[in-house]
Amino acid sequence: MNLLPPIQNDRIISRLPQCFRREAALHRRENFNDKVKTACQEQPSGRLAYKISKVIVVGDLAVGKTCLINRFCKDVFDRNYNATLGVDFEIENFQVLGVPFTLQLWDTSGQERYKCIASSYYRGAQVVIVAFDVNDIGSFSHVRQWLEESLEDNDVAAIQLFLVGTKKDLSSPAQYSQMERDALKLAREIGAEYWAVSSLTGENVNEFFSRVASLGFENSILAELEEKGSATQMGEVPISSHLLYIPSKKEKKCSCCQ
Ligand SMILES: Nc1nc2c(ncn2[C@@H]2O[C@H](COP(=O)(O)OP(=O)(O)O)[C@@H](O)[C@H]2O)c(=O)[nH]1
Ligand SMILES: [Mg+2]
Repeated sequence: MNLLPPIQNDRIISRLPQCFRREAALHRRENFNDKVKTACQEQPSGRLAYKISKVIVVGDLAVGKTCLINRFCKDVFDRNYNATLGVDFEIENFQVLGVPFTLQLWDTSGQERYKCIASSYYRGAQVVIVAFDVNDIGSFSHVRQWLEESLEDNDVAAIQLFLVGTKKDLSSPAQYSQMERDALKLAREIGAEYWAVSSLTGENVNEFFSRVASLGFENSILAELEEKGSATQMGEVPISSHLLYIPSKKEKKCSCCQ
């Protein structure tokens, strides 16, 4: 019996989606790691390794973080979008190499205005997306600050980093390519994979998140294989015992953001 919610066709991934720019990619392999492919094929029927990755999206106010999440999760673009109070993350279900995988996408709900995002927002993240507006050099210059802050509470070595330039539709090709040179350089320096997207047109949004899901999945399976020391002993969780970590809303507040 399958108790998982139905997975949309475009969330079913059987080949590794390609990077945006080979100069700044987390890796350049054509497909998933062989060990990961083998481990997924060897899943006994009826029991599934259930994986969830926490993804946090940081960056200056108004760079388009909420619009990016909404374009991907709801396929909408609303110029007047205001984050719904109390809803701070979205859940997106994928199936990667036949195995269910969930991204928990955290939005900041305007807390970035005060530059004091609660540490529980950052804590336990597997993926950090630092967003900047490709038309706003100020937001680009704050990337390192956001990165430092978000890595403080996390295991830096285990985190996958993405640097995302937003609002590509507002940039002329000449302006964009000039900015991209700097962005690629910064991405390489901080060890991030670079993407440029437009939530208004939808350009690269699905491609980007498919890549995030695929690399996040691959990383979590590899970590588990390493922990167990064997490609045939992946943690198997009976499908009926899924428990998602849903932090309480209280946990996410800090005194200055209330
Ligand atoms: N032209 C354009 N505007 C965008 C895009 N993404 C966001 N915006 C606009 O930028 C503003 C801030 O977006 P929002 O997602 O709320 O930013 P956040 O504060 O980082 O969450 C809004 O007025 C959006 O309509 C985009 O891809 N293209
Ligand atoms: Mg927002």
